[in-house]
Amino acid sequence: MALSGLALAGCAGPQSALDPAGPAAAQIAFGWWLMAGAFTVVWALVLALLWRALRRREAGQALRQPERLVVWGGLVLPTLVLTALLVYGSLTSARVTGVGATPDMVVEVTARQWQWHFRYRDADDRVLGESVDALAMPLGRMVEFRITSEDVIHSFWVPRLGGKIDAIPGRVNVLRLRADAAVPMRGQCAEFCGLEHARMLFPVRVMAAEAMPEWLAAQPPAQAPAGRAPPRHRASENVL
Ligand SMILES: [Cu+2]
Repeated sequence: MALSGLALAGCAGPQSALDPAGPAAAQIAFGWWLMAGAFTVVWALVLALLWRALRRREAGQALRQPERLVVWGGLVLPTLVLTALLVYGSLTSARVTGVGATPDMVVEVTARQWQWHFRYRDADDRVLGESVDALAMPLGRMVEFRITSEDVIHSFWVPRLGGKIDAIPGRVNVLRLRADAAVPMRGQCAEFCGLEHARMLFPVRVMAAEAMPEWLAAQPPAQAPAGRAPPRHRASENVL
């Protein structure tokens, strides 16, 4: 009990997908718990059948109609469980990626070895400011992230807000996320991209939309990593 309590304590925190702070992450966390619950039931069922089979063997009883067990336990049950998961995943994917949502703000995300560069635009495409290795988001507003890379493949991931999406050179991937709580959060590159990969993380500050200009004005000028040119942003876009 104490051990499971300790293990569950790891589910909270600034970088936990099981401690959601937005609708996309909430959907993912719900799916996780749904699968954990469903597969715990399946696991208990398998153990019960095993126990029954061992009892029968001890008693010298042969299994009556073993084919029936194979058909129901080996074909029907997995087909039903996997079909239910497929339907659930298909129905919720729009909520997870934000397809169809109307963004209030755009953030162009450029990943590079080893830095995250963010450029903020309002709904009219005017540049509001830039930040490096720190992300700000307006509370309760939908933000469209246009994500690309300048060198190798990285992956943009803020576990408390939603799923991960690759930052790929020559391509712009789009993810729309909303933060519904101003709580401590951290993003992390989720694709191994070289020696400094583990340090490619960034705090996420969620604040009132009115506080964004002041925060952006206080950011230091964007500096490229040593020996690198400033970030280039691409105009082309491939929406999910
Ligand atoms: Cu990385």
